Amino acid sequence: MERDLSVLESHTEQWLREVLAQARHVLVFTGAGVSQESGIATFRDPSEGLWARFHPQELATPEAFDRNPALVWTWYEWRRALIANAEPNAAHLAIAQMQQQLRRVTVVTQNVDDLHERAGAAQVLHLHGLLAAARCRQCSAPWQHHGLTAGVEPPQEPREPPRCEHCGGYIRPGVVWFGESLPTATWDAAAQASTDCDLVFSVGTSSLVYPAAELPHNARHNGATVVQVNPEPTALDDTAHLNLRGKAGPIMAAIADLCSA
Ligand code: BJW
Ligand code: ZN
Repeated sequence: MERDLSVLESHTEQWLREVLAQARHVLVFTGAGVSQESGIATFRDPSEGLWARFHPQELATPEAFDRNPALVWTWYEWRRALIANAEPNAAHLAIAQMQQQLRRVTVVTQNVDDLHERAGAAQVLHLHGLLAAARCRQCSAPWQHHGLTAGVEPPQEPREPPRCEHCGGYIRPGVVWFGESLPTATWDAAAQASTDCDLVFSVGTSSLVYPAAELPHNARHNGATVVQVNPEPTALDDTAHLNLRGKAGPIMAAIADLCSA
């Protein structure tokens, strides 16, 4: 098949071919930017409608939920609807393809959507949880969603969260908010991959949120080559060996094609 590698300059392409050929264990670390081309807004983008008055990061705290459970729950239900209606894009597909083609690829994402899995990626490590894995705020009992309660238009009216059938507590989304610990086993596996890998792709993340943002730094400290894919400069620029400025879809597709060429 004819490959379109024109998004990479020829010396960059050659360099990437070499590091990919030598790589024993590749870590692909993704953030909200990897789902942007699926129509999912990145975390720090301005939003619309009901949310214009709120900063997303101010909704992503346990305190925000306790202060206004209906507002936070409705925001996440709206995001769950947007994700359900979205499709994996070229970047998700390319990352899944790399997992098929290279010896060992660990996918670590900060995203709470399931678009990597729907593209075919296996054993994705979700550092910040999964939107769909709701549980009780009080007793942590898991809770099963039955369909969607919101559409893709921003809802105008906040709706109270459901109640837990065991203790009556509010149900909360299955995500990791600021100030909460990351899921221990998932974090341990991601940290282990960052010390073991020899090549990292950091794709579509502002690299601002810790401890997730430590991973590429840790990998570099342990001798890995670090490649960043992002249209904008980020906090990782000075650590990365290569900064590919552009959207994840075309760049990751070109990189996946280098693996099969
Ligand atoms: C494209 C593109 C395209 C656009 N292609 N690219 C050390 C120092 C300072 C503070 C801390 C520290 N350690 C811990 C903290 C506190 C805090 C933190 O990091 N704060 C910083 C903001 C300063 N961290 C925590 O609280 C963490 N917990 C913790 O540390 O536990 C221990 C503890 C316990 C008790 C007390 C204190 C500590 C938990 C962090 C949880 C983060 N949760 C969220 C919400 C998840 C649920 C949800 O989705 O709503 O996770 S916040 C939000 O940010 C979300 C994201 O996963 C995360 C990262 O964002 P991401 O993915 O980078 O998105 P953006 O929008 O920032 O960037 C998108 C990028 O894409 C941009 O660069 C664009 O240019 C690019 N882009 N289009 C490629 N097409
Ligand atoms: Zn409960």
